[in-house]
Amino acid sequence: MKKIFLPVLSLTTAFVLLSITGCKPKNAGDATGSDAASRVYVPPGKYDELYNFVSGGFSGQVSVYGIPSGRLLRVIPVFSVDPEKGWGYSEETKPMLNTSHGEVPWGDQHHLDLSQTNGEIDGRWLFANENNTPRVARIDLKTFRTAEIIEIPNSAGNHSSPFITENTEYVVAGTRFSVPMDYENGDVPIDSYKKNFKGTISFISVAPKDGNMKIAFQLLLPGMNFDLSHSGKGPSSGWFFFSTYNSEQAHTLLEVNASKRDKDYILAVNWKKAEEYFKAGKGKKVSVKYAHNKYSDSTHSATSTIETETTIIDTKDFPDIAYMIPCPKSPHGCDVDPTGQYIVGSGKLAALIPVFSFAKIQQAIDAKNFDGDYGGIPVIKYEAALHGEVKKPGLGPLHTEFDGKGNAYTTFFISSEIVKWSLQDLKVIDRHPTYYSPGHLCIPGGDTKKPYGKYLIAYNKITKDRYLPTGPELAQSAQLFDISGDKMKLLSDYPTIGEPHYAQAVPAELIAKNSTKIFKIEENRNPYVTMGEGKSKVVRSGNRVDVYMTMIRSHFNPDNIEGVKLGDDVYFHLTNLEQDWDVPHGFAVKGAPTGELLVMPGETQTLKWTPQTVGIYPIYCTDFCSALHQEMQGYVRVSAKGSNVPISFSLGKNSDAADSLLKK
Ligand code: K7E
Ligand code: CUA
Repeated sequence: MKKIFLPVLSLTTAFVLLSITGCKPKNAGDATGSDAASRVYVPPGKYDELYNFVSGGFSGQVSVYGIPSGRLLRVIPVFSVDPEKGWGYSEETKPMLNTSHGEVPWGDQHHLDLSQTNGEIDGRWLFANENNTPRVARIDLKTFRTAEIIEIPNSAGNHSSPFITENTEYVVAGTRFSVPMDYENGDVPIDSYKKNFKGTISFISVAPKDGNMKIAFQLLLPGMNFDLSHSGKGPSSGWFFFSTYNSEQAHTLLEVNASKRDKDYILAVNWKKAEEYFKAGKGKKVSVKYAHNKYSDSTHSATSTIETETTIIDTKDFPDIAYMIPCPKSPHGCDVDPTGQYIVGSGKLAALIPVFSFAKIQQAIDAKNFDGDYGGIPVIKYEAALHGEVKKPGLGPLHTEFDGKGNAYTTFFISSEIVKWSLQDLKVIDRHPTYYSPGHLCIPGGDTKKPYGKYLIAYNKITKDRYLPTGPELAQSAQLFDISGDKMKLLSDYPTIGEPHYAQAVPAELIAKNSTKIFKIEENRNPYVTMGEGKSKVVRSGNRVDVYMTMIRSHFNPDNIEGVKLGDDVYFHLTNLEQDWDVPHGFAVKGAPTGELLVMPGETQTLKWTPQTVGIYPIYCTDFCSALHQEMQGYVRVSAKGSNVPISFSLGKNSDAADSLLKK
């Protein structure tokens, strides 16, 4: 045991040391070409060429950059509350963060996948995963808002997610941690991992018209860690590939105990077959609990439903769904080339990159060229599935994207570089240092049938000396490369939000032309909408006070409210009556712990407030909306509990005293 243990430990220790210190490339100064400035310069008033959607990691959000400028265009709140947009603060958006564990206001967002039709980006939706409390979100690219969030039961650490099939039939979500299933007793000793811990891969169906998500079925798999995935395309259509690690089934000190074996596995899943079994009713229905949250642009509000059932298909009972392919040393990235013929596994501790051939995998399956099984799943012989190996490419390969011209680009965390290699002969063509230690990379359309090529963006984990110091923490750094020529050219660096993992990019015209500019007020179906200033009112029922208030440049209606008493719950329902692009109004009331609102043209949003003391409470608009924005304000009077001040509300009824002052 010790003989195996020691070399593994030292390799792991070396990895850990390198990963802490990083490898600083020698020419770490500026390596940009002479025309770099003009290549990234987008003149004032001009649009960028591409949208770049970037995961936020521990921020829980998604950010949107323009490429090639690297300008931050938007942060889309998804899994974390967002005080900039009121996400998770307004009554209408709170249900979006509901889970079977209650409200979870901060998530961990790693991967993104744009919806596809025939293997090409169609610009409709962006899917995002949450690792910690397993969830998948669908973002509507008309509004750049999160439209739907579905929780994944029987899962923990939803990491190999959300990857989609060629026609967005399914969003696939594999669990990182294996755990006891939700429908079984989870109160078991941790060291009963081998017996009680299982993995799952969930297939979430996506309705072709409106994108509605539904967990169709879950594949039950042996206990191990599922890391990343990508769907097949073209010839490998109907298949899905997952990298896995910890085939050692360790439950402690994984950096050593899950690095013992020479190879882990790429899991190949024939999802068409699994779907057949599911449709034939072969799955087992189990009872679980998970939240399904939807936001409606018609009611401008979210609903959260707790679902109670899912269908499990146990892969060991269906021998033609899943196959294991040995893959060296704890694979991370699992990437399929644009032709759908090649599957690239990137072993974090491997000194080579194995490239598997889909055709050979099929031949091996037909010929039953297996090497036993893993937890009941046939293991295909390594050589039988292998197209070839990229030799000595670099240290610590993580992720690979493709340019559609037969080239692959892999990030190397430890040797801190991007390496370009040829899919055909597996020869290294070019390498370029990154600053420093890249994780994911993105080529626009780089995981589709039709990469756009031209640019590559590296998302670096370590920033160190690249920007002005900002205390102990520096923003993670993105680096833009020109990949149109034979050699990669570094164009620019720019800081990012949170910790970017995967990212997607798409030519701007695909999305820009469909962008929502306003919500039509006549189509507003929020139950608390105020359809015009004449409809404003304040209504008491018991200790609940509903304020139906409008906003238009530059006043609230009403702006004087009396009759609120201690012990009341006040609901301000704000309707923005504007019908112009980019004219939101804000709303804030002193002392409201639920924060503020930002209301888009034609939209209604609600802020709940429970005043704590008697007095006068100013309200005001928080978004500079007009020359008289600073005049957009008002007052709410709060009286004692037993007070007999009646509910009253008004706008423009100035007191005699003030009027007489004006006349002087
Ligand atoms: Cu950062 Cu995709 Cu979570 Cu690799 S993962 S870096
Ligand atoms: Cu409305 Cu400022």
